[in-house]
Amino acid sequence: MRVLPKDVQMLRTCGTALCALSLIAACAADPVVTHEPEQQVQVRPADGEGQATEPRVGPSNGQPVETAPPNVPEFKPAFAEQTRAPAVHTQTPFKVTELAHDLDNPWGIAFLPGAGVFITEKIAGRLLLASLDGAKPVEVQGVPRVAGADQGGLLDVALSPDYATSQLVYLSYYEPREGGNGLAVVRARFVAGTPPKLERARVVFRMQPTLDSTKHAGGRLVFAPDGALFITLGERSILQGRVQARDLASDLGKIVRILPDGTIPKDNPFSARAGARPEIYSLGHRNVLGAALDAQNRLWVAEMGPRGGDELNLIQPGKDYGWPTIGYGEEYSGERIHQSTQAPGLEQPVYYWDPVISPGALTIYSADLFPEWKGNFFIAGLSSQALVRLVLKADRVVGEARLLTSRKERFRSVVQGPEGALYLLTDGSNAKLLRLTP
Ligand SMILES: [Ca+2]
Repeated sequence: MRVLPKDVQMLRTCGTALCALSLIAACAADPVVTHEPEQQVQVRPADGEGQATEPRVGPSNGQPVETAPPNVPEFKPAFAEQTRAPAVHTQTPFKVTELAHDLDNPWGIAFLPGAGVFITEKIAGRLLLASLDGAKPVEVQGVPRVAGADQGGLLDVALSPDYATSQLVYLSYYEPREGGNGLAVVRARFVAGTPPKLERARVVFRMQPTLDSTKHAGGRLVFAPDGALFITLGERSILQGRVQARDLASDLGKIVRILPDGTIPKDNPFSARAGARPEIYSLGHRNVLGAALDAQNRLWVAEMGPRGGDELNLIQPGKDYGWPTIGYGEEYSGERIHQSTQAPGLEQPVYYWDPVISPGALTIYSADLFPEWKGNFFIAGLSSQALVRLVLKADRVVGEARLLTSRKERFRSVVQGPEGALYLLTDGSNAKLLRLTP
């Protein structure tokens, strides 16, 4: 990473939001381009991740990309391809362009048709409208008040599939409530102008029950081609929430499926079951931050696990993904969580990481700009400080790569842009918007 000296000075001396926005604009007008060689380096998790074993990258072809010892060696994979896939290397040279920096804990990205991109700022609860051609990003008015702290705040942003005619935008966020908070999804109409704003905001989903936690609320939004909206929901980290992850009377630890107006599809798997919340689509999740549809419109998720237990799952309606009953990890204290990695009726992950990568967003590449990457899975790695690339064949992971490790940055988000480039957000209080192109 290179930061221009004048920008460093500006960062030190100038703290106002206005100045930060002009800085972003200045940076976007003169993007910093670096050519990224694939390097094999030691990757260090950020402070406080509590990993006993740090992820380590440095394989030769045919050997696993991960060379560090597992944190839970007594847990063995259920099948050969379930962890430590052989390393693959990207043959296509690519460059990294820094389009903006000084973003404050960004989380979600959504591209508008034509030009422009929405970026959420988690803690501050701001929705920014940024341009990719150097124009100054502006704050969109009309965003609901959020409980912004730690992992919570304003999270994902998604455009309605009929955005071209409806201008409807969906936001997920930690909603402040009596007795704590909970994830909510609001939809509103975007009105371009000075300033741009959201109007006619209406909450279409509220995760229940309310708990007091700043962690593990999920928050990823994925629209299916049939118009239904998937929302990923975490179990809040605290024990009171964790024990609800497989409970059909609770939204915690679930993926739910709703219609764009907030009503529940009649063909949801538990819609006719007494005592079950009808919005539930799948259960037994810890904290799903990455979700994407593949070419067959199947839902895949990258799930933040405990120490040694991050997972990639293929989601099917009504299935139970096992948290906290089964899994491959352990508590960050080193204590045991699971008696076993398998149980009848509980789904196995397609892949797991021990040590963990700490997955943020997941995107499945479908564009032509990088033919080599077509169909590959890309995961924004937080503690692993890598863009994780997975090659799948017949729903098994047959190759893994860790990209951008030399930058030593936590990656929060990755998304495919309209022209087929990959766009990334780094994490934290001085975060960047990056673009990967051939
Ligand atoms: Ca699981």
